[in-house]
Amino acid sequence: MRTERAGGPALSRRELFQVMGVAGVALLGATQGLGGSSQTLAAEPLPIVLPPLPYAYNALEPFIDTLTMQIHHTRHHISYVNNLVAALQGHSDLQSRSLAELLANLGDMPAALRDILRNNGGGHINHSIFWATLAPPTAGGGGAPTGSLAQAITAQLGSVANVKELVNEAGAQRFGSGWGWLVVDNAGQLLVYGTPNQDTPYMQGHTPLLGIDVWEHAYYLRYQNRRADYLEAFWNVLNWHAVEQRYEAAMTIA
Ligand code: MN3
Repeated sequence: MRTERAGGPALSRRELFQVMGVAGVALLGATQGLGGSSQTLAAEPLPIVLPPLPYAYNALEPFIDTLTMQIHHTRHHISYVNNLVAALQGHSDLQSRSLAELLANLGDMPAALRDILRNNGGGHINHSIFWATLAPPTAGGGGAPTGSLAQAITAQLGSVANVKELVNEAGAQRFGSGWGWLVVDNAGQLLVYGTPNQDTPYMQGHTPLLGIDVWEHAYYLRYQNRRADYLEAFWNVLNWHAVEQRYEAAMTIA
């Protein structure tokens, strides 16, 4: 079992954040009409790799259990990565564009690739954000946002407590599998909503700030049918600092 974040060819937490930041740049450029959706925007090559977790598999206990983290990361997430690698073989034009940009322009993708990109590309980008915005309570998990994100939440959504309630509601009301999200749109407006399956806010031109995975694979071993309990527990391991970094990066670009 992997308990160290060091080693291996995959991205560090910092590098992963930088990649996501670049993805945000590409997305905002496309949706603000700076380049047009058909133009390849300045973006790093798409890193289709399983990112190492920035904490041990047991680090989020008791809120998210060790076996769930292991299976979720090494079996579920990696399958999205492997499917995406296979799908993009022979599509060097797409490999050079950011995943966020591809997902924001699904309608322009080859028809045979659209569902694969939507499901596995969305799965890869959603989970990469999920891991990077979690932390054990002893290392930044829980608490409350500060700085510009805290100000924006108060001004636009009332309070952090209200954000939690809205995100939990989005997650609880999602029938079947999906996600609950806090996102920022191109106008800098914070929004909360849910998406089905692996649909990602990038598909709507929004930058996801935090997401709760409400697929049963994310919580069933510990919580069984009690999704609401999992939603409540999630906030104990949400790394608001990482969420703030995502918000500040998105707003700097906007
Ligand atoms: Mn999942």
